Amino acid sequence: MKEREIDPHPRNRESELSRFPHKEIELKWSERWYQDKLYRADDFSQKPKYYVLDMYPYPSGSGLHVGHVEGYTASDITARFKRMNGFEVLHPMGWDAFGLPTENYAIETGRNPHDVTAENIAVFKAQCLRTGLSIDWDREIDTSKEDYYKWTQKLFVELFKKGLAYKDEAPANWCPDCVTVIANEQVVGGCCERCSAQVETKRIEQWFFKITDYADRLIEDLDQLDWPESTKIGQINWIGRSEGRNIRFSIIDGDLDDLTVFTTRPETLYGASFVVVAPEHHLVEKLVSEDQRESVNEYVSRIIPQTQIERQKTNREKTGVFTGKYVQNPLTNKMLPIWVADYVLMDYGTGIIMGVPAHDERDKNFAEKHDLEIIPVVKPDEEYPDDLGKSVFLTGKYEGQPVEDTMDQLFQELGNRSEKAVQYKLRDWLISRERYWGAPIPIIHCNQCGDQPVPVDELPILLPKDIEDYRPTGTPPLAKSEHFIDTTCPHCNGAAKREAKTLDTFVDSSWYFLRFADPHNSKAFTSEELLDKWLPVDFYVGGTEHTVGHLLYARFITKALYDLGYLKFDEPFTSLRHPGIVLGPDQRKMSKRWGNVINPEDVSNEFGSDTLRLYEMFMGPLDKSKPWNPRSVTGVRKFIDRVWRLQEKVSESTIDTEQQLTDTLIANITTAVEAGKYNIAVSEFMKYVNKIEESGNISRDSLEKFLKCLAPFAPFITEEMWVRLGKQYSIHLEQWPEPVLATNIHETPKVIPVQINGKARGIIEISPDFTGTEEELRQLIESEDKISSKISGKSIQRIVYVPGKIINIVT
Ligand code: ANZ
Ligand code: ZN
Repeated sequence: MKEREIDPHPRNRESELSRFPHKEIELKWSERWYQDKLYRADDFSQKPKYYVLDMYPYPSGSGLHVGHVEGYTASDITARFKRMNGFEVLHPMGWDAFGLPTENYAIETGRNPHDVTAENIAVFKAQCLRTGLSIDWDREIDTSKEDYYKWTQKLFVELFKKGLAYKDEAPANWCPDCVTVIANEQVVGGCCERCSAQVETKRIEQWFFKITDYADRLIEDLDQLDWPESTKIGQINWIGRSEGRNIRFSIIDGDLDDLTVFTTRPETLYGASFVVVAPEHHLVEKLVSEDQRESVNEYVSRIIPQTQIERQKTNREKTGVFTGKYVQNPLTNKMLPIWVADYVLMDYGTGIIMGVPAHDERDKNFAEKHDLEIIPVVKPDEEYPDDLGKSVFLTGKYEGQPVEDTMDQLFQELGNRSEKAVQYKLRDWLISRERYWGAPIPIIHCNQCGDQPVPVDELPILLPKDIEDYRPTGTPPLAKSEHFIDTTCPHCNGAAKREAKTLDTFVDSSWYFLRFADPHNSKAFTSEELLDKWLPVDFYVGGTEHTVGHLLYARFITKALYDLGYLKFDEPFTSLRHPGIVLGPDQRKMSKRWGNVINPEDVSNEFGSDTLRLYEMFMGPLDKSKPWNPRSVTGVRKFIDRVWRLQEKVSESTIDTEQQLTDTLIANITTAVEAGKYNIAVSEFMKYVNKIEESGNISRDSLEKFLKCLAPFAPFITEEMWVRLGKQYSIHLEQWPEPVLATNIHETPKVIPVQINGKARGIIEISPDFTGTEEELRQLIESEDKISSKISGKSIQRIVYVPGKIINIVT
């Protein structure tokens, strides 16, 4: 480092020192760090690993927005903090480059998605560098590149061979504007999440991943994750597991098969006064009596084109039509009319329900409209409970008996007419798209041999670049390319055709976190050693909008790969945090329409990226949505200048009160970062500088420690001041400071993962200075319900505690 030249004119000198010259300094360090590969993660390091990941962005035309910067800063602070605390940190970045957003942007601008993607990535990358993110750029990945999608295609082939990928013709969500099918998870309030067009239903052949096979595990394993509770609940509700019973009703007159209904309230069977079949049900045609055929046909053909979403609206009028036939209630032997009505959905349960109008709101509306009998199951003066309790007494058949005691009796009486049944709301994941910009599905259709997977050594199936018109028309653009489509069958060598559909982007992002461990591997998607080294992700940051999409898909793929023997862990993201939405200064969602969009690049230009980072952390708790406040940005910039001027206040002596102040700062920042309370950390820095300014000077030692604490938050100014203090480049490779007096550090409990026989089973809070015996540890573990339930009945051989890191229970 060259000696600084000191301007001889005091006035100029004052102005130079009074304001942090962010432009030159930030540019200088971002280039230097990049060239030096300062944040490279060493695969061979002996240090404990820590994997910090952001949900990687799709490289849109408009560059980073302040919402990106919010999450990226939070994860970057954590990455830098862990690095300074002795961890080998993997903090990579990549581009979710295939898919609708990029392709739609290319279409809008009349360009080719290949070119557009490359340009957009360059913009994003420059902005990430500018923001001071401590990324290992040697691991950058681009999902639209063949060395990436080769492995996406291999993933498909592996799942296909395991029976977890299949083709089916079924009604699907069709976006008329994107001109493709989309997954259930991509329909928000009846509209396409991308373009907001009203989604239609279309019957069309598609490819699915069988995520429903994993429904129970996807619910159960949430227990072991350090995720926001609301996200776990979101996934549980989306999976929608219901326990109930199937009950069989026989049809009166005629030799038709029995009708089976799914119910979660079998004890209301006594009150069933009609049965309803979904309009699409294949039995409808057979059920109808001749005199009712015309009206049933009219009704069914009117309803079927309507979407599920329309039909499920609660305020919708309960329309329906009588079939002319009856079933027998197996409990009361009463004749119940069979109706067809659109409030019963084909793809839930058995597609047939028993109507219990006294106790179900939908059935009640229907019965009132169509004048059907209403039979209460409890005495009229009693309310039927949501949860069964002994206090409710039945009428009719089981007169006077409490509901709960009656269940077994009821099931016994029904014999083989009833059986336990479990239903899920979750549907299989629709992965194929009638679009160009994605990985071609590696399947070959042969008239003789059916669908054959492309042999793995022939992957990748390249996405052809010379397609004349890649715009969506409803049939896949690749189908128009003869030299792409025509091929030979890998099984019989006869003429065959390639699948022309492509994989949705969410397939690319369902495994990308694995590729970062070993991004240049050409033999495997990731080597076994590097998987062991880096995975799973320790800290994952990204938006709540991915709760039932990406986050569920990634968990499913991880479990499928675990079952296939590729992975030794079956959950991808150990802890997860969501950044809240950054609103415009007018408290509205930022949008071009409102003219309230803040561009982070403008903020970096005017105030500097340190200010941008600090401000976005200062705004409030990470997970809350909060409005942008331009005045507060200026305030943070002033704070940066005050930090800059601490250089003028350095004295060589140390006073005790200052040392205590610095110790407290270290302790508070440590606690705040570990708890993800970045906003609290920023205000601690501000308090500290206030106190120092009051006293008039700061010791070198304290300033160095202060800079180290601030370094993860404001990497540029701290690096510059560090070097100006004559210290060795780089502050970002320094050790986190230790308090000297260590008196006022409050010990907050640490969250420690608990394994049972090597498998993650939950978490427990332990004081960081815990030095208890194994017996005390056992008591602690047994007091944690979720874990104790998993070891009850087993005899514990040993409990191994690696202080501060992990507990392993051996049974
Ligand atoms: C009788 C009954 C009485 C019901 C009562 C509810 C309350 P969840 O909890 O969401 O699983 N159902 C079953 N299949 C259906 C379908 N294909 N379309 C529309 N509704 C359907 O809901 C299960 C309940 O939803 C079932 O229990 C059935 O109505 C209805 F007091 O049976 B119930
Ligand atoms: Zn063949």
